Amino acid sequence: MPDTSSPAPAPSTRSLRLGVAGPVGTGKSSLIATICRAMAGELQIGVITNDIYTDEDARFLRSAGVLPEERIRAVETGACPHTAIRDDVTTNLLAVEDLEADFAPLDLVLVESGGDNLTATFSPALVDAQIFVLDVAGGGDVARKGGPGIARADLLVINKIDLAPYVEVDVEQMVADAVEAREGGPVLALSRKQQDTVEKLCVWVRGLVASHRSGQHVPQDPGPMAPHFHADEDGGYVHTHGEEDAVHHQH
Ligand SMILES: Nc1nc2c(ncn2[C@@H]2O[C@H](COP(=O)(O)OP(=O)(O)O)[C@@H](O)[C@H]2O)c(=O)[nH]1
Ligand SMILES: [Mg+2]
Repeated sequence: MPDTSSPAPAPSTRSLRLGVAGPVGTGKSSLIATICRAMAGELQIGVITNDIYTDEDARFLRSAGVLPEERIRAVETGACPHTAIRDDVTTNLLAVEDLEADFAPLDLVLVESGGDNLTATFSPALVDAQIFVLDVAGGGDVARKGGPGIARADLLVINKIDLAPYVEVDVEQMVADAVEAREGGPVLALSRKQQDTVEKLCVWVRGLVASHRSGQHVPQDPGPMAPHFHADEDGGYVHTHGEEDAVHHQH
């Protein structure tokens, strides 16, 4: 298993593994499709999706026709989608490594989380960098709510800015709040319908691929997820993803 926990002293020959997290519906699959559509001419790309019970996201991406179908693979995560990207990343890591071996050499593997709330973060054992996606339809104040993904992902995307006038969100204010929550970390206002914003996303991805390749990029851990609630037949349980003590379930 590759050691991604320490700085890479030498140029890297394996792909950049880039996680895409964020609440359901904020546009993670669409963002991945946008990156593939815009960059498949210059980068060899593969995609891993994480769904709880289905391969819905993989099927959406295959039908978008942005990559050869066999380069898009689904991991079905079972009850807690976060565990598979944070605490026990084995299934995802094997899926990434298989994809890299089958289509070598890949430049970029995008991993979509099956996140359902604001707290999901990827382990640095699975990805080299991560994007956290919010959208304007979630409300202008959501960026101020913080959390490890919003505060410390490598890039925060505020998506669907074409919808801002309809949901009465001030995009500039939302970006300013996000920059403050991130203590100056990068924030990108995006709409797949606005080519200038798509180009900015490509510039960011291109820069990251280059710094990963040269060995300069050092994976950062945004930190563990906050405790969160899962509904189930017993009326739900609180679920935490701690650093040392792994997983607790309280019924
Ligand atoms: N207006 C607009 N809609 C978008 C944009 N990006 C995604 N969507 C829509 O948002 C919905 C959820 O997108 P999806 O990528 O499936 O979100 P995911 O659940 O985070 O993967 C879909 O109906 C998309 O068509 C955007 O830039 N602008
Ligand atoms: Mg999706």
